[in-house]
Amino acid sequence: DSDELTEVLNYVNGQQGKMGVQGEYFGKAKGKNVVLISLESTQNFVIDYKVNGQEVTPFLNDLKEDSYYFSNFYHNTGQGKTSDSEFLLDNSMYGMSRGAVFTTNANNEYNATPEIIKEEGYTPVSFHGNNDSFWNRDIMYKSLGYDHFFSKSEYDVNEENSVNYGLKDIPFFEQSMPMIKDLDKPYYAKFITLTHHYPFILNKDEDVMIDPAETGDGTVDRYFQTMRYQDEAVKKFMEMMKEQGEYEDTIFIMYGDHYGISDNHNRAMGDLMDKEIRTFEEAQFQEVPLIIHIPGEEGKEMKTVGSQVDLKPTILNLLGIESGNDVQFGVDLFAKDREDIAIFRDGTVVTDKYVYAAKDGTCYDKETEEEIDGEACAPLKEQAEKELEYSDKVVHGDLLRFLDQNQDIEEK
Ligand code: GP9
Ligand code: MN
Repeated sequence: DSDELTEVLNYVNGQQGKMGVQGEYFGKAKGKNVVLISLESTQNFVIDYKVNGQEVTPFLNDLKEDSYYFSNFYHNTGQGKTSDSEFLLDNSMYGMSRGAVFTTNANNEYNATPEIIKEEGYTPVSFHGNNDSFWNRDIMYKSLGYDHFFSKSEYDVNEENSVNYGLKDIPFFEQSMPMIKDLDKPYYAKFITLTHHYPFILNKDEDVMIDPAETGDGTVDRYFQTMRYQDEAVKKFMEMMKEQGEYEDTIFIMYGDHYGISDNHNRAMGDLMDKEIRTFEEAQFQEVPLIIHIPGEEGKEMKTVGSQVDLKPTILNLLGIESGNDVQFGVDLFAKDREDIAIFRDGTVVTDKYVYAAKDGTCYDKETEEEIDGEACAPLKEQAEKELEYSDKVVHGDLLRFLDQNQDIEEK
């Protein structure tokens, strides 16, 4: 009931700096279009990484030099994979501990970014080359406030131009261009790539731009090839945006949706990285790249520890939109004194000092990477449990139904 919401609001307000904290970039991208690119299975270790002497993501490597590149950024997804990352992005709340919130709670009341920025005159849309009902997107997007979902049926998809789950990334971006041009501005447009998806298959010679790795684990070896293909697709997309005059007035936010290589492949990953994969390394593999590209702005590496739950406040603040009476578990990544923290869906916590691995309860010193006494991580473990519990409460109880009635809470 609304008392439960009050409790949650008190928690998010009470957390030092959670609600309404504005980074120094508040309003920096006011009125600009927002292009989000959800990069399928893209883990941060591929950035500046080479296989057989060749860069895996040459385009992203360059782009990050002219962007805010967050090098300590993590995903918080669970079994809902891509859909969980979409949920985190638009709501600054966590997905479910089991299953996918997109399928189990699609009819809840939300206060998602698309809905919020529509009020400010934005056109919120999503683009993806798979069926609209996958992950229940067709239903959930309505609850989140998307105006339109450009899905498989609106693209020309055939055997030639598709692989695995659907349309390949290069034709996906190419065919999306006229659709973008037709949008009312400013737009909030999310593009969800697809080709770099397990089991990482390319079906044409022209799509293969790099040799596979040679660990003998096919999944890991092919991972770099589809990664390289996706990088090329994003490069082409950015070129087209420039050619078509859409670039200058747009900010670009690209992030990995979740891991692509699970812990079933630790042997091969250990060989590649030349180290033993403990739960410390497993946690570090949950790093995904976040690149915020604002045309005309100089590049900067941002070392703050953050995660997908922080994207909503970061984006709204860049656009200069007050989030007001909202339940957000994340904090603007540009805020000066933000807490350096990422809480994973399984209760693992990474800060600037520690890594608490929920899987085996081990506490590590982030800097030395050594196992340390669990006492150092105990408060973090507790904080994560509490935060996840509050987020779950909101979703399970559909508590945002009561949000307006609690208008006075945020004033305190
Ligand atoms: C499916 C695509 C991939 O449409 O988003 O989903 P995933 O398996 O990564 O959640
Ligand atoms: Mn995915």
